[in-house]
Amino acid sequence: GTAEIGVTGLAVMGRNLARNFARNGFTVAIHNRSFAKTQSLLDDHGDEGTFVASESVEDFVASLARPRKVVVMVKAGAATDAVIDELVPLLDEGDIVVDAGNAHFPDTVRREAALRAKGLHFVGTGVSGGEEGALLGPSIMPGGTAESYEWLGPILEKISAKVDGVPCCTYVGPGGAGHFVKMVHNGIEYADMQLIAEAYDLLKQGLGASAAEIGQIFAEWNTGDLESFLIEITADVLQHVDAATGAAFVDVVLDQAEQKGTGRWTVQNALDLGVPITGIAEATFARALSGSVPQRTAALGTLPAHTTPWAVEDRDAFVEDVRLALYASKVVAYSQGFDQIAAASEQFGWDIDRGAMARIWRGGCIIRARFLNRITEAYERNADLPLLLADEYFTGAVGNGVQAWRRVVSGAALHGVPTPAFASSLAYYDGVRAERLPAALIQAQRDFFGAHTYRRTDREGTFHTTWSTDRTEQDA
Ligand code: NBP
Repeated sequence: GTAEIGVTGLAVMGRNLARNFARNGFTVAIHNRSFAKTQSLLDDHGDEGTFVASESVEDFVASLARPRKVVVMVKAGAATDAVIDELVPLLDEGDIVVDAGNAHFPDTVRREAALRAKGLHFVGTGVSGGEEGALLGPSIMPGGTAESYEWLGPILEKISAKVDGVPCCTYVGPGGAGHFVKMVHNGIEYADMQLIAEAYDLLKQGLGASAAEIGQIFAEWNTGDLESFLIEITADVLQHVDAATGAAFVDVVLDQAEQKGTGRWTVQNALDLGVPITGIAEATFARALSGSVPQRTAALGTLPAHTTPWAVEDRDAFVEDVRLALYASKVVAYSQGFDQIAAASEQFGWDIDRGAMARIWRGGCIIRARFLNRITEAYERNADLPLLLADEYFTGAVGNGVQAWRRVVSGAALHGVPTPAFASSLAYYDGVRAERLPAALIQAQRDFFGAHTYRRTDREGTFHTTWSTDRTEQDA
């Protein structure tokens, strides 16, 4: 065969990815379970490059140059396993199977081990940027063997987004590292969206501002440190008018947020690793609360608020406070996400370069933002940085906004505006910087009821107090 890369699974994502390869000059083998999608791609876009279409998997595999590089872009889960099972007997040692769907990383770990045992490379790769990114340049996060990246890297980097000429694609690490990093990316996306939503609510309730007015504030924010895709689309959405009613579009949308599950995966994994990702967790639970209809119905008009209406006097000062609080909370959410990547990298032996992850998220993906440059720089200063927040740049940037952050969170509490992500991020900030935490009391309680032992501040060792008898301290 002659095709340099193949794509099987030609629904929206696979179709656009195949077109992206072709538009970048690669000869692309294309295949889909049902031929209609393959035919439609040829009919609509066959002139964009060189496509080699096959009806059968056998012909598809035969059309590929060796080592064969097959991108699988089908529904995550059982469909991905079915396609892999069909491909494997047709492949030869050294061939590369790339799963570009949204697999859960433990599935990728399992598939990679199974294919490695057969002498094949399996590359689980995160692809972010949705339909448009797939076509015009996504952020690409490939895992698997370093050897497979020697073959794939140049092709994937060519079709990825570019920022300042630098590709938004790099080798992430072995096994499930690529899909893991994509999962955390999505978790951070949840936190970022929730923080923006809380900022919008604060401006709405504090100022009584209209959606369009708040949209203009976001547009203004997008010219500074907060510049990002999510802030940009927020400004756009808030200024959009519903055609049917003439009302602000956001005011006619039902306030129940849905989710496909990557936020949940991120939080579940953080619980397994014991990493506090409070921003992502609050964001995931805030979506769940919004969808808790029976609870919301039971509470509405029933639970007393004991608040007074919020009438902010200095509008400009309040807007600036919310902006600073948003930035600080956002830094906390990212700092926590990068802690989670570090913990998994350590646990699974993936050796992930966190600065490189921030670099490939600067373009193509949903969380693309100006401030990711700052994260890359922080990890360049110190690759083993234990806490992103403690990097000199972020200490300064967040430190500048701490008083504003406190005013916003306390104001929200006083006036009954729910800001779970703002408030928990501030609590995290105060917790992580505390000289002494009440965890000492927890340890004492644990020793009291369960003889779980404790350590002391003044000498080495592990101790237990005989609480129920004479309360002497013993070496444990
Ligand atoms: P879908 O997730 O809707 O999957 C449809 C594709 O899967 C079709 O090509 C379908 O073939 C194929 N397929 C199924 Br379903 N079962 C199959 C089986 N047993 N054997 C072979 N093929 C099978 O497509 P999508 O929306 O393009 O998404 C593709 C992947 O990309 C998913 O994993 C998704 O989660 C991920 N995704 C990522 C982003 C992003 O921003 N990164 C966005 C959207 C989706 P058929 O045509 O014959 O039915």
